Amino acid sequence: MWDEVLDILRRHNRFVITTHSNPDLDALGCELALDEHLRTIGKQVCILNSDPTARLHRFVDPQRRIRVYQPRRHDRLIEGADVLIVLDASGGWKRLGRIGDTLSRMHPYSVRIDHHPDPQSFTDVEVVDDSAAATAELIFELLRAAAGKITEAMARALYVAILTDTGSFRYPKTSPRTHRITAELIELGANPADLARLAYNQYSLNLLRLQGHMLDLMQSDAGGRLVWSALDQNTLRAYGVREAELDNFASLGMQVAGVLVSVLCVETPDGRVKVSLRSDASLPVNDLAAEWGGGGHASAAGATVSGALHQVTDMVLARVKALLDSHTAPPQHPASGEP
Ligand SMILES: [Mn+2]
Repeated sequence: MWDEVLDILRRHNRFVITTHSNPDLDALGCELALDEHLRTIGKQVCILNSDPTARLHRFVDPQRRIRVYQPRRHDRLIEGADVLIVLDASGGWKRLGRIGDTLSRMHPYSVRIDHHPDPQSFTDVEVVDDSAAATAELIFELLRAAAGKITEAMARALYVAILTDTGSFRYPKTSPRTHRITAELIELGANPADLARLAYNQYSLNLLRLQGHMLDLMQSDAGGRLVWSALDQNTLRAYGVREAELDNFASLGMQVAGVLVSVLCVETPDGRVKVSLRSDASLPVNDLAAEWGGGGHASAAGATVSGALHQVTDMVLARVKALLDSHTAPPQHPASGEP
């Protein structure tokens, strides 16, 4: 599976690595581990992302290897690169944010490594395995195939990528392969307690308070199979929290017994609506997200939709309820005890 990619890494010298907009810890961990590997074997590497690393994710990049893409500063560098490597991104160049516009024009020779189920290919060489719980599993296997050294820093980056992309080993794609890889990463120096603390226990009190506010607003619908909430910019501003910090909010609704889909709609600063969908994997929500120009996994997907918050929320709820009705029968007795 890795022969072609290894050959490309061997034959070329200058690499640019990038990933999807608003990169999560899987995206960042993969970039950093591959960056270190390539530098170790004597290559020139630059990691360029459209968006800055979220404050809560910066611990994974202590050497500040990741650069925020700026056209004036970096377009020459991209032109001079032999190979562009796209990690953890599906759905075409637009998924990469601003750098995607440039890349779709320049068409550099490109390799993509990803675990999203999107069938659309947009790079020259693609290794896509949607059975992997995280792209970090694939990067680990690439590094093993390369017989490269996996340092403690690389092991930490890959471990935290898998930890977060599997929702702490709870999401459906968590597999024996996932646990075998993480077992090796622990042996290589990744400390689970330390990394879980860094990944999860760094929130501001205001963020937790906003979470409480969102839970207070959360509504149950479709006989208890759906929960949803909507947050506007005024609320976010009142709590001093940015939309990008709400990463785990959508999945909280899945903790309610009987819930099959959890929806969170958040107004963005530019007046659109970021829609986050979570489901138990029996009900794929990524097709819905794709209809709205987004994407993701069967059980975790999202899209940014134009329109007013309440309009988009109504539209999303109607579509989700239709999906629920087409996939599952409503319960005989609606859940009791609801307000
Ligand atoms: Mn991922």
